[in-house]
Amino acid sequence: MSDARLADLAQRLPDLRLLTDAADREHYGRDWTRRWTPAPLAIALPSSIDEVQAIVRWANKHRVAIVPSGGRTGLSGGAVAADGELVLSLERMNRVLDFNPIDRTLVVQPGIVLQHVHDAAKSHGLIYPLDFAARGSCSIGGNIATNAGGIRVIRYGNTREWIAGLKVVAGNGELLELNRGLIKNSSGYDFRQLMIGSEGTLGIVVEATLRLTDPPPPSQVMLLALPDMDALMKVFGLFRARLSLQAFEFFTDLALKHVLLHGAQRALDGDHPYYVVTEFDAPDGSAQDAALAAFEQALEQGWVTDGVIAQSEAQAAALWRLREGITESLAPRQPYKNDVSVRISAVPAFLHEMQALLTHEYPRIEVIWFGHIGDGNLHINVLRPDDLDEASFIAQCEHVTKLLAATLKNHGGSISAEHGIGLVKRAYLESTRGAAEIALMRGVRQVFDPLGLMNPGKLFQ
Ligand code: 2HG
Ligand code: ZN
Repeated sequence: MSDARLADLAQRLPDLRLLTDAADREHYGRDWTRRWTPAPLAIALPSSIDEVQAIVRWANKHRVAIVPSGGRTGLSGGAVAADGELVLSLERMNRVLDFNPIDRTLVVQPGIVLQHVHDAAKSHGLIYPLDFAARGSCSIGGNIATNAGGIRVIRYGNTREWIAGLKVVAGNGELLELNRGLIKNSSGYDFRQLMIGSEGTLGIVVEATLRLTDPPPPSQVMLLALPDMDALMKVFGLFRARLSLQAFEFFTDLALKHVLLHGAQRALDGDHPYYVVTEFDAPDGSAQDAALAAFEQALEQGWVTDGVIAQSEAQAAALWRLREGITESLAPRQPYKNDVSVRISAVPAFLHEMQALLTHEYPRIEVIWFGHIGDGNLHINVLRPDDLDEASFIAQCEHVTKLLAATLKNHGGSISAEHGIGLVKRAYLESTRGAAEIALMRGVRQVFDPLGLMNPGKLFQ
């Protein structure tokens, strides 16, 4: 091995799988963001906690930065390795280690794909309720690193609520066992929660104990067409009061256009500016009656103009595809993304300000809105026109993001609701977190990772 540092690593861990080919470095050096050119030193694929610890100790000796890597479906550049780092891929540590029916917990390695967690929970008659469109490729380790949210937060909360324990290799190579699956533990600082959402900057999650729960009752899925933006939160308030919601998602006609071009089937006739997909508990006929009554009321008020309830699982899946297919349908255009949140009560005022801002700042640019509006979380995807070069486009989007960050600050919102700060949003962290808070965050980082080797450049400049 030509690099002396890698030769030392191979000597310390003769069985470690290490990749250095250009194609592998390219593949493992990037996530779903496409802005950076991957340039890692190499990729290590450990198969045990011992190996992860040995890699981190090696990194400390040689001062090599480490980028922890899962499914790399991230949208904020959190898993990008563009500066000679070692990518530490957890994809071989992908097993279920234990299921405890009394605790209702599943112990997993971090590289397990979310879909496989769902399957494992189901095989025990339970569910792991976090869910996102990337379920087939994202890993639990990455979900934990970003405190991922998704389409069921309205019912179940974020990843944070479902982590009963973590094993973490800190920046100095120490193995920490955090919370050990306890429900009650009032014994000081909860480092488990500190790790969740820390984007790999404090250490590497090497094992997670996940809480499982009972499956929800049978549900129904409904698509609603709305005449204007003001109707969104009115319909949400009405449906939330009448039904037990599992999801409440929205998208615009522009988003629909792209999903339909990508092969989805139209579910309602006519053109409508806004759409909602909602899923609600329907254990018996009374829920459907309540949904129809809510729909009638919304129709009378002029808050909806059309709607359909899925009559089969296939139809429910087809309605969901209209919402879940948006990211994939836009991916070839490499959109610039914002992922913002405000309190639910602040959504109407924020939406108005934001719409005015975006209309003013992006006069000839296609801007697509969708997201988890029932959680106060909005995704904005901006598409580069063919006649605008990439650098000018990004510069324009960064300028608008600065203005958006100021608007968010006024509304007490967040510049990253669920995708993380990574490289993409680090310039705007101050709009969401106070200066004193950021200073403490840096201090915490220093304690867990004294040499600054854990995913450097992410979260902080
Ligand atoms: C979603 O809600 C994901 O579909 C992706 O968070 C959002 O592509 C996006 O901007
Ligand atoms: Zn989302």
